[in-house]
Amino acid sequence: QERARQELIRAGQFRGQRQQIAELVERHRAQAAAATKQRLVYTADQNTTLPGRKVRGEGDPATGDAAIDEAYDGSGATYDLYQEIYGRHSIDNQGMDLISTVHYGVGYDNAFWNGEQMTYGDGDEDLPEDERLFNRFTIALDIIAHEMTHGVTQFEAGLVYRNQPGALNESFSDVFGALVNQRVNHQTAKEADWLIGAGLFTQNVNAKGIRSMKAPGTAYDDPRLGRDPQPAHMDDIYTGPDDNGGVHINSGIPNRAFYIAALDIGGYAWEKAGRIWYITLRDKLGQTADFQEAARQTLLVAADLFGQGSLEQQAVRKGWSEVGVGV
Ligand code: ASN
Ligand code: ZN
Repeated sequence: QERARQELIRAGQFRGQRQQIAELVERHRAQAAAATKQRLVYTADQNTTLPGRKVRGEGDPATGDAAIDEAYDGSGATYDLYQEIYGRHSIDNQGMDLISTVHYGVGYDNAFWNGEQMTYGDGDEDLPEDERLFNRFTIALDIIAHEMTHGVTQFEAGLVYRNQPGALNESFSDVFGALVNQRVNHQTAKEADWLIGAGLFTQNVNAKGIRSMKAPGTAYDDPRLGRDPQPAHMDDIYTGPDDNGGVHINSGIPNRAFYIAALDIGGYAWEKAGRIWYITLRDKLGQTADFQEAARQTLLVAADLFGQGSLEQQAVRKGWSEVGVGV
C-alpha cells in the first residue's frame, strides 16, 4: 500500500512536470512568434508630414522604388544584427514596429530618428545631375543602421545629445551602422573600409563617405563641402558650440577607439568588439557618460565576457589609449 502511494505521488510529479514542460514550450513558442520584425515603410511624397502614406508592410513584395525597398531591407538587416547576434527584439527590445519614411521633403540632405521612427531625404535628386552632391540617404546601409541605433540608444543608455555624451550617442550609431554593413557583406575587421555613408556622395564630390572610423578627418575634402572636421585623438577634441558641442565631430574619437579594438581582436567585428559595445550601451552607461566613462565600462564588460587581462580586454584598452583616453 505504501508502494502504491509512492507510485501515485510520482505519477503526480510527472503530471506536474509534463504540465511545466508544456508551459515552457508554449512560452518559448510565443516568444519565438513575438521575435519577428514588423517593418512599415511610408512615403512623405516630398512633403514633411510624418509618417505619411504607407507603401510597404512586412512581407509585402519589393515595390521597385529604390528608397522604399532600401529602407525596408536596411531596417531588416539592422533588426537581424540586433536579434540574431545580441538577442535584442527590435529598437525597444519589446518588438516595436520598425517605421521608416522616405521621400521626405525636397532636396533634403539628411536622415534622422525623431524618437519614434526613421526618416530619409532624397538628397539632391531635384537638381540637374551635374550639380548634385548627395544621393538619396537610404543608399548606404550603415546610414539606415545608424538612424535605427539612435532608437536603441534612446531606450537604453539614453545618452543626451550634446558634448561628449552626444558624441558617444553618435559613435554608437556609427559603430552599429558599420557592423550591420560588415555583416551583410561578410567582411572581417581587416577587410572592411570603416567608412560611414560610402556611396552617399555623387561623383561630383571629392568624398569617400561622411565619416571614417579608421581615419577620422579624412572622409572628404571638397570646396563645396569643406573638409571632414573629425578629430582622431583627444588632443584635437572640439570644444565649441556648433553641432550641439560637436556630436558629429568628436564622435571620431570613440569611433577610432572601436576600430582599433576591433582590428586588434580580429575576425568579424560584430562578434566580440560589437558585443562589448552593445552590452556597455545596454547595461552600463547613463545619460551623461563621457569618453572616460565609456572606456572604463567597455573594459569592465570585456573582462566580464572574455576575462580580466584577456587579449580582448587588452585590445579595448589599446583602442582607448591610442585616441588619448587613458584608463
Ligand atoms: N543624420 C543626423 C544623425 O542621425 C541627423 C541628426 O543630426 N540628428 O545624426
Ligand atoms: Zn546620428
